[in-house]
Amino acid sequence: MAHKVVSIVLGGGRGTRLSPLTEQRSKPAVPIAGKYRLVDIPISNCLNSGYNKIFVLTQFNSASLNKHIKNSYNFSIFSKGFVDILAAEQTVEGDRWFEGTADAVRRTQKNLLNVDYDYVLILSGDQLYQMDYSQLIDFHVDNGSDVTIATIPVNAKDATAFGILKANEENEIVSFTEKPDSQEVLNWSSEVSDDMEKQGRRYLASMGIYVFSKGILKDLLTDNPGMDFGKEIIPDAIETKKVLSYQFDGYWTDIGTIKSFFDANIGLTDDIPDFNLFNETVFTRARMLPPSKISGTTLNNTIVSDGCILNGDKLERSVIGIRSRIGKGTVIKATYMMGIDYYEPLEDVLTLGTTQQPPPVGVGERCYIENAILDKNCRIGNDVRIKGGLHLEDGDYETHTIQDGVVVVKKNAIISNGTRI
Ligand code: ADQ
Ligand code: ADP
Repeated sequence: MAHKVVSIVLGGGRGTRLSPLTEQRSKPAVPIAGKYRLVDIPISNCLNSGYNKIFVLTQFNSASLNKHIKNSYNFSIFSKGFVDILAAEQTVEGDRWFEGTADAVRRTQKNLLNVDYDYVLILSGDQLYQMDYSQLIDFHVDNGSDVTIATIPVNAKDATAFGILKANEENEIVSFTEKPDSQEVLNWSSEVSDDMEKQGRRYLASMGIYVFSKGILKDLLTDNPGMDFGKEIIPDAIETKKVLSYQFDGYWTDIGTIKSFFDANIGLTDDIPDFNLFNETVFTRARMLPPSKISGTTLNNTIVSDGCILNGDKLERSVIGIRSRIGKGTVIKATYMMGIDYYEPLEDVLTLGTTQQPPPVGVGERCYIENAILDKNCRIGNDVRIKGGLHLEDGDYETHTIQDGVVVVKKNAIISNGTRI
């Protein structure tokens, strides 16, 4: 039986961990995999699971996010489905930011009043995975749970970034600690399958994916003033309610930092990627772009989106976003180029960069780019060399940042001919 579910996607706090990608846009609108936005991942999982009542909570509303949601998720008038953005700045109580995940849900709860649901599914906006949530909901209902947390075994190093828990044989969570330090974590191992044991994945992590039965969420958020699910609400629920662990065994990764976001995108170019775009549909905006045109380029393990004009020499282990333009002789390796929002008139492409003007949008001729993220609409001139790697120190500059060896060229940045990073 299909259960009545409303989904809430936590679209992002201040987004500092993904800066500078979040400098000019809200986190759910960050482009991923060449043609999607971060928010398409949880929304697609919802739609593929049969749940079409979706709220996206975000700190600030941006034109690009609104446009994306409006153009991507149109339900027929006969459907009760919706994807609505609820932004912190727009609430009548004031323009206070959401002060945490629980605060965000608490302050937007009134929007649930007009929705017919029995269960609330709370999702993170910065994770890459495919999951059939209907199995999670069935598990929750069949076991008479109050709160169910999706969990996954992780290794000791990763465990410090997550909520770690222990469950009994009935899958009931008996203890929980939010982001234990590297010493403390050692006390938190669980019994896991042989396969997980071999990978050193002995710690059961909360995936930040929660199911609450209707009244339970309201009670918890009323009785406990806590601002965060991980820090306050979940530990409280474990004391007072029936909280179960639903163990997930598919691929799942958190993409909340530049390095993990970079690795997740480049990982898509593997022969058999962990996250497979060719499996379930990931929904996004349907664009009427021309097919890509490629000339003189050797392509290896590279994803090329629609509408590109590529004349480079070699592209390797890279994701090339929509409308990208790459000039002759250019080599790009292990790079996520997000793409371009518009086409420049042909005469501009041919004349820009030749005088004092900025180079045309895209990547110019004879460049070498490796270990980088090129945000949208950047103008990279000719003979530019960008080589990320751990030899570079972290830093924040006018046109780019460096974090964990990944060079991020900022949106609309102009990198003039011959620059070396
Ligand atoms: P974190 O991911 O560190 O841990 P948090 O920063 O609270 O927790 O973010 C959870 C999600 O909510 C993210 O998508 C984030 O962008 C979003 N978010 C954060 N603050 C928000 C706000 N004020 N308004 C709207 N959205 C907001 C959590 C749990 C851990 C669990 C990991 C799994 O606390 O227990 O292990 O998720 O990734
Ligand atoms: P080059 O051909 O010298 O390498 P560019 O890589 O800068 O020059 O791109 C020129 C090519 O890009 C042209 O051959 C043209 O096909 C294509 N192009 C660029 N901009 C446009 C545009 N606005 N409309 C159509 N085609 C364009």
